[in-house]
Amino acid sequence: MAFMAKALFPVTSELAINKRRLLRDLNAISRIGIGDHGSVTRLVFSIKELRSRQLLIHLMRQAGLKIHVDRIGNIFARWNGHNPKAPAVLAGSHLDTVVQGGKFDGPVGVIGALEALRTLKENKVPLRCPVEVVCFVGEESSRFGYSTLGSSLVAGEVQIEDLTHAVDAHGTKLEDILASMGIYRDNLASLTRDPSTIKAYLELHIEQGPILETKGKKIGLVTSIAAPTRFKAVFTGQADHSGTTPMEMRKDALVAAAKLITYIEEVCREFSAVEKGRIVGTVGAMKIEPGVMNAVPGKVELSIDIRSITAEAKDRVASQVKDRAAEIARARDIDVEILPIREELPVPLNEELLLLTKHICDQNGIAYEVMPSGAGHDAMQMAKITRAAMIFVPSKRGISHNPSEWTEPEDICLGSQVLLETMIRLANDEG
Ligand code: HGY
Ligand code: MN
Ligand code: MN
Repeated sequence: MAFMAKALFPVTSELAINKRRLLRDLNAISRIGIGDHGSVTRLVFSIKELRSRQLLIHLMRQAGLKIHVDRIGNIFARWNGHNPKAPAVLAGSHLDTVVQGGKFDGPVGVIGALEALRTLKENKVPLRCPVEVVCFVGEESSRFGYSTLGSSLVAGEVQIEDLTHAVDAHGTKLEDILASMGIYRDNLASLTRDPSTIKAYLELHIEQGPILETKGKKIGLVTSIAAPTRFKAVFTGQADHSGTTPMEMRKDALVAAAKLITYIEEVCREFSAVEKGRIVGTVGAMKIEPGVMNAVPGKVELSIDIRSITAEAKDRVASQVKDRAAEIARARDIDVEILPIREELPVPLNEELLLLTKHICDQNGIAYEVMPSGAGHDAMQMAKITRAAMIFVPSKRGISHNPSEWTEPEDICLGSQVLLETMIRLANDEG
C-alpha cells in the first residue's frame, strides 16, 4: 500500500521535508513483519524487528549520517553541524511493535526524525550543535511485560532485579537475552548516555487515541505521560478432571482469575467516574495450565497493566486490585502470588519545549491541542535525563495496537515538518 501525500505547505518558508521519501521509507519499514489483515508484528529481538533495524541503518548510511549502535541495539545516527562537541538535539522513537499491531506506532517517529535530519543535511542548514536520530530497542512491553527497555538503559533506569519476572510466553527471560549480549548487572552503566551530551529529546508519535480527530486538530503537544504499574497475578488451584470433579470440590484457578479481571474493569470504571485523573486497567495476556478443555484449570497467570496520569490514583487502584486478588483466593481456598514487573511514575514533559512547539505551530497557523499521553513512550525515560517533548499526529478513530491503525500521510508529513522546525530552533538556541 503506497501512501500518497497531497501537496502540503512547508512549516518553514525555506525548508520542506521530502514527503515522498518519508512516506516511501515508512511504507518499506511497515512491510517488515506484515501479517493477517495488514497487521504488523515485530516483537523485540525477533528476526522481523532486527530486519527493521537493519533497514533503518541502511537508510541512515544512504543519508551519510554517522551511525552508532550500542550494546542492546539502540541506533543513533548523527549529523554534526558547526560544533561537533556541543550537546546534540535528539529525535526518535521505536520500531518494535505489539503482536498484530499497526504500521505507525513507533516508525512515524523514527522515519519522521530521519527525514528531518536528511532535510537539514541536504540543505546544509547551519546548526550550532549536532542533531541525532535515535531508534530505541524494546519500547513495547508486549514480549516481556517490560517497556521502554532501550531508552531506560540509556537513561540509567534499569536495575537487573527489576527484570526477574520479565519472561516471554515461551519462558525466555529478558535477563538471559541481555546476558547473551554481554549485558550484566555490573556493566549496565556502560549503556547509559552522559546527559551533558544531550541538549533535548523530541519524539513524534501517533496519538493512539481519539482526541485530535474529535477536536479536528492536526498536532498534539504533550504535557505529561501516564505511567504503568505492571504486575502478574498467578492463581494456583488444582487441575482436575472436568467430567468427574463435582463443582463444590473444585479449585478452579481460571474462575478465580475471571473474577479478578472483571473486578479490575469495575474498579477502574468507578474510579474514573468519581475521581479526577482518568485511570485505566487492562488484563491483556493470560496463561492457563494445563489449558485443555477436559481439565479444570490448575494455574492461571494474568498480566495486569494499570495506568494513570496521577500516581496516587494508580497506586490506590493497584493496591485495591492486589487486595481483591488475595480475597478471591482465600474465599476459594487457592493460592495467589503477585509478581511485580514495573512501577513507573507519570512523567511531566518540559515546559520550555512545550512553549517552543506551541510558538512554532502558532507561527505557522497549525491548529494544535495541548494534551496528556495515555500511552507510554521512550520520551518518559529520556525526560529523566534531558528536556523532552512530544509531538502527536492524529489516529483515525483513535485506534492503535490494531491492524486498522491509520494516520493520514499529510498529517505524518506535517508532524515531521514541525519536528524539523523544532530541531532547527533548538539546535540554534531558541529553545
Ligand atoms: O504500551 C504503551 O503505552 C506503548 O504503546 N508502548
Ligand atoms: Mn505501542
Ligand atoms: Mn509507541
